[in-house]
Amino acid sequence: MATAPQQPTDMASLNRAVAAWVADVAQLTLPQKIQWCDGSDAEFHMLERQLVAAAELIPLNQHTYPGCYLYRSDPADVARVEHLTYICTKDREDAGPNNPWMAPTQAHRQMDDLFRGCMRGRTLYVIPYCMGPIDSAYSRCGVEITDSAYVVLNMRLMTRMGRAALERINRDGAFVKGLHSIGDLNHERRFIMHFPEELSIKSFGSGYGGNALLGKKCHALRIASWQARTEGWLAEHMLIVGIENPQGEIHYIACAFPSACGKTNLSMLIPPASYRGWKVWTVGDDIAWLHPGKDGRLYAINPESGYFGVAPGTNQKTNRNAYETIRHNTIFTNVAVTADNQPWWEGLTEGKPVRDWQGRPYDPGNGPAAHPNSRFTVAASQNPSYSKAADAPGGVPISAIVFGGRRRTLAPLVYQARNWLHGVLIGAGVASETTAAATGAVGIVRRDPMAMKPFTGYNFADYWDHWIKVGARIKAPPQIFHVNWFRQSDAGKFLWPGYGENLRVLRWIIDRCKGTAHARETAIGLMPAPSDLDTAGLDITKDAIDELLAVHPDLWEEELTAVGAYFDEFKERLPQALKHELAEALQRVRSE
Ligand code: OXD
Ligand code: MN
Repeated sequence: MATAPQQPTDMASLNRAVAAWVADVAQLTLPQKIQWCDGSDAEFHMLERQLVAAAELIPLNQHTYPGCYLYRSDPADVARVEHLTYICTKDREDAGPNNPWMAPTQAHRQMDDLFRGCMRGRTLYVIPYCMGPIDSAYSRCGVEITDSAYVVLNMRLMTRMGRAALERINRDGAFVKGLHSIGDLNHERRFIMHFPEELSIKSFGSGYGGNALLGKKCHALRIASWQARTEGWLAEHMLIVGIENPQGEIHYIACAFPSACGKTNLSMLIPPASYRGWKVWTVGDDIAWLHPGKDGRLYAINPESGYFGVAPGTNQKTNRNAYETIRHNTIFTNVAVTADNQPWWEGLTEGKPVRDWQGRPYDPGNGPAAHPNSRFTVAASQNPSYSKAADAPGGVPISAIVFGGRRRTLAPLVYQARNWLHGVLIGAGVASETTAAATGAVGIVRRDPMAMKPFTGYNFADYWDHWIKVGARIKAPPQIFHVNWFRQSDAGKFLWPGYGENLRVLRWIIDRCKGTAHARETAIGLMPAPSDLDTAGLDITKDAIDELLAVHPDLWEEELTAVGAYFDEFKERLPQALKHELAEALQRVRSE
C-alpha cells in the first residue's frame, strides 16, 4: 500500500504511539502530504496565507478589523448534527436512551470506508493539543488528525496546541485520538462517532466547529464525561466566571445553560452602572472540568483557551467585552459583510450588510444576513475581562453551580436547591427551547439535563448517579441554583432586562453561599422575596418582579410529572435516590 511522504520534522519522532497512529491513518486516507503542527505563530500565518490564496479565507477590513478573516462554510454545514452524532459503546445500554448508538465494530467499518483514500491530494495535519493549562494535573491531551487547514487555525485559537502538547502527551503516556475529514461535505455521508471505551473519535463530512474542532464538544464533553466518571470528576457544559465585590473578594460560579442561551454573555458580564467597584472575570465561556479538591471544595478549570461564540446579538451593549475581544485576530464564520468589508450580523448596531453569509448580495427576502449560528473564533486572552486564574493549574474554587434554560413560562428568575441531591434533580430536570446551534426546529421545549443532552458520552442515568456520588465526596459542595433570564409576559415581552443586570441575581446567589442573604421556603426550593433582590434603579414594575418570583404549583406539578415521564425512559438504571427526590418534590408542589 502507498505510504504518504513524511514532512521532515522532529515532532514526528517525539512520541512513538502518536507517530504509529499517524502512519496508520495515512495508509488509510492516502494524503499527499503530512504536516505536524507545532502551534507556532509562523505556522498559523502560513496557513492563513494559504487559505487566503485558495480564496477559502477572506481578509476583512484590516484597518478596522486587523488580523480578522471571514470563512464561509458550505451552506448545508452550519451547525451541530445531533442525529448523526453517535456514542459507540459495546453495550447499547451504556450509551443510554439519550444518545444515538452504533456498535463499535460496525461504526469503525462504516467510518473506515468513508476515510479510505479521502485525503488524496490533500494535506493531513497532525494537531497535538492539551485541554486545560499545559502544567495542570486536571488537563487531558488529545491529537486531532484533519485535512482542513481551517480546523487547524481554529484549534490553535481554541486549545493549547502544538509542540508543548506533544511533550505533555509524552509525559502522560495517553491521548484521545480524533480523526477528522471534511470528506465531500455530503450530509448523507456525515457522521460524528465517539468510542469512549477507546478514547477515540471519528468525524467525517462536516467542517462546522462543533463537529470538526474535536477538542471541543467531542473530546472536552463527550469523551471527557466518560473519562471523568472513571476518574471521579465532572466534565460539564458550563461557563466559569469570577465575581469580585468592591472589597476585593472573588467568588467563582459555574453555570450550565444550553447552547446559545447566553453563556458567553454571562461569562463576560459588564456590571451595571450602580455596581461601582464590582468586577467580573471570565475563566471560561462554555466548558468546565470540575474536580474535588483536597480541601473539600470543588475546583474548576476551563479546558479551552479560546471562544467559539455566537455572533448574532453581540454588540457594545449586550456584550462589550466580546465586542472588543473580536475586533482583531478573529476568524468569523458565516457572518455578513458591509460595503467597506467589515463583518456584520443581526444585532450589530453599526453598519449595514451588503453581502449575506453565503456571499450573495444582501436581500432580506433571503432571510437573515448573518446565519443565526454564525460564529467568531478568538483567543480568550484577548478578552478585557480575561481572568489570570484561567491559567492556574489548580483551577478556581467553585462557590455555586447554576443551571438554567430558555423558558418563556414556568421557571422563575432564580431559586436555590435545598441540598446537593435536590440540585441534581433540578439539573436533571432542565428543559429549554432549542436554538440555531444545532440543526432542527428552533424554539421547541426539550429536556436538556444539565445542558448536556447533546454532550454526555454515556447513559444519563449513570451520569446522574455519578453526580450524586461526586457530591457525596465533597465536604463543602457548591450551592446549586436555577435561573431563567428568558421569562416572558403574556404579551410576549421579556420580564427581566438580562445582560449586565443579571449581576443582581448573581449577587443574591453569592450572598446565599456566604450565608448573608435571606431566602423563603417555597414548594420548588429557596427563593428571594422581592425585597431580597437588589432592584434599585431598575426600570421594572412590581408586577413583573412578582411574576418573576412566582411559583405556580399547578404548572410545577405538570412539569415534575413530565420530568418523571422522562426519567422513566431510563428504567431501572435511574438512581433510586433521584427517584425519591422527585417523589418528594412532587409531594411538595401537590401540597401547596
Ligand atoms: C457551542 C454549542 O458551540 O453549545 O458551544 O453548540
Ligand atoms: Mn456550548
